[in-house]
Amino acid sequence: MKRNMADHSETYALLMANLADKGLNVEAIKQTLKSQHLETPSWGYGDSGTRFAVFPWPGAARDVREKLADAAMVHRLTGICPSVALHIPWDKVDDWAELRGYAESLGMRIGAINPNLFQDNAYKLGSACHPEAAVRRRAVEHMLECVEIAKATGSTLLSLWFADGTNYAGQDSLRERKHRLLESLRQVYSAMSPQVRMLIEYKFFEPAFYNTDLPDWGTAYAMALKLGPRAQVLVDTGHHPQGTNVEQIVAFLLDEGKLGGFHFNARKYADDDLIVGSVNPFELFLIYNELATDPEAARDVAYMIDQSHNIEAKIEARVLSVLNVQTAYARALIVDRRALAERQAVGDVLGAHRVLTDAFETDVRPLLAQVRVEMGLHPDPISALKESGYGERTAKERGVSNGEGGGFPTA
Ligand code: RM4
Ligand code: MN
Ligand code: MN
Repeated sequence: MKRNMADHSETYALLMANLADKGLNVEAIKQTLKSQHLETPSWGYGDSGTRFAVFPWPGAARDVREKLADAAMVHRLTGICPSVALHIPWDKVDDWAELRGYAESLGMRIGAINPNLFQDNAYKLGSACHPEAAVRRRAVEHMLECVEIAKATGSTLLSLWFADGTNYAGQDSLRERKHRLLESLRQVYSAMSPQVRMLIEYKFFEPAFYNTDLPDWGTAYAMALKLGPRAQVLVDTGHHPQGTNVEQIVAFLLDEGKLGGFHFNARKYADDDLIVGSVNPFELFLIYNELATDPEAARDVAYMIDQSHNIEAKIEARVLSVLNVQTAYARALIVDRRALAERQAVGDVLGAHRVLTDAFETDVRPLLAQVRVEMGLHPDPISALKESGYGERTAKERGVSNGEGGGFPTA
């Protein structure tokens, strides 16, 4: 007989017994996993790619309504993805109330609003840090437009990423650019509704190659501190130099109340936007391990996927991303924290380390399958996707587009 996730009861019973032996409250862990929330990005459903090529995908979403419909499918399969991040102007519509209503009719809501400050010709030398006041004004106006869109759609997050930087030493004044950035951000911050948070994303290089104006978490943190309590840092897992201890950044920001949210993805070399957890599952686990140590501090952290798939099937890639994040979280939740504290207190270096690796090496798939069944879902969302025929249906209905619906440059 072929064994699959649909037949997980024996392995689940074994896992339950092991976890109970450790003194873990499995019911509470399941409850936490059921309330996990992961936002998916509209730009992951349209045609996307790299600066070298965009390969049109049969059935790729052509507009924001189709993107929302695809996101709703991912939510139906996984049960933990009820919101969608928008990119403006890629997802711009005339009637935001209508779009909000459409999202709600699908059981979805609008998540983070992401202004686009990198595709206008005017932004060649930057946006918020541009040497000319008129261009900075244009960038600020666009961010203010996004503040209004957040209001109209019920979104509580303004998520900012700047392509600003320079390519050659001496091209511009680094300190002046810092001043301009802060001044631009101040104007936006003061216009935000009280329920909205500003998430400041950093990235160490690209598209600028000599300096980036927001290159690291420390710069984003300094800006957030100056702006006020509703400005926080966004950690995009693909935006660090090789070897960076990302979980330490997470621990620090969480402890300071300045961890606003995540853009999850993976990369082997640079910002490649691969499926989260596909090359670095241990790092992802360690990030969740930090979050799981203080659920109260992590309560308002916004968990978002930021990936644009190049050669892989869009919806399947999205679902697999969600499963990888769930796996990391489940493993973090089964860390024996009492044993860990004991080992740490007596300086048992490898004993403490093995408490963590023991959780990481545990197969949590039966636990997640059980959680899904209790949520009324198929225990294996990828099989459910394949059985649903959604891919074939959308490919037939939508066809192969010219690759423009996603916002990526295609010319
Ligand atoms: C950046 C960054 C932003 C995303 C853009 C398109 O590398 O990750 O979050 O909006 O790409
Ligand atoms: Mn990002
Ligand atoms: Mn990125």
